[in-house]
Amino acid sequence: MRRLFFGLDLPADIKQRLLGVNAPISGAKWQSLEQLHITLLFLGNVKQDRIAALCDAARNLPVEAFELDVTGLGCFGQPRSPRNLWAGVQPPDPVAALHGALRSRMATLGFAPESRSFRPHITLARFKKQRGSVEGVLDDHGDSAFGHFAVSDVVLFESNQGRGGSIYTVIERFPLPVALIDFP
Ligand code: 2AM
Repeated sequence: MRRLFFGLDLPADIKQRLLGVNAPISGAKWQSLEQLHITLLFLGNVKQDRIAALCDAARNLPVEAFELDVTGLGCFGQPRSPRNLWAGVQPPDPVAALHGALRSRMATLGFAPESRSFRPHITLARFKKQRGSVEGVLDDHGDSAFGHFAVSDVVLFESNQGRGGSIYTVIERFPLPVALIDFP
């Protein structure tokens, strides 16, 4: 079994800026540069012999390449006792369209839909025990702009547990169609 998910990669300069949010907050497990990504669809454990069909179903997605701003911070859970501190993306619509397309294609292969509702985000820190407050960091960076980038492909990632937390490895990239520009 391999633990898989579809996601989006981020450029190095944006990841560097996101690492700058790091602050000493009790219970925070800050993500490393290599761990930062946007999850599009979490699949969970997949049998090796299903991966080829899964990849075939992820080709030629009906969403054209688009631009995203990484902006603002938020959290899941209460700011005084969060589960997850994250950076947001704007606009959310093309990301939600990718999630929807992948979700319906994976459903035709029998992959059960995620139980949680889709809220595009970049996890910056996870909180386990003794969760400290993120109110200060939300005040400082709530409106920060972390950069702008072109989303040109969707990535199938494998997640493995390493000593320093999860290690995400690219299995395959699926290029998005590029909009044709009409010249007069
Ligand atoms: P998170 O960052 O919000 O925790 C690899 O684990 C990626 O898949 C992470 O980005 C994680 O989102 C997401 N993920 C893990 N378990 C999930 C689940 N049960 N449903 C949806 N996404 C999940």
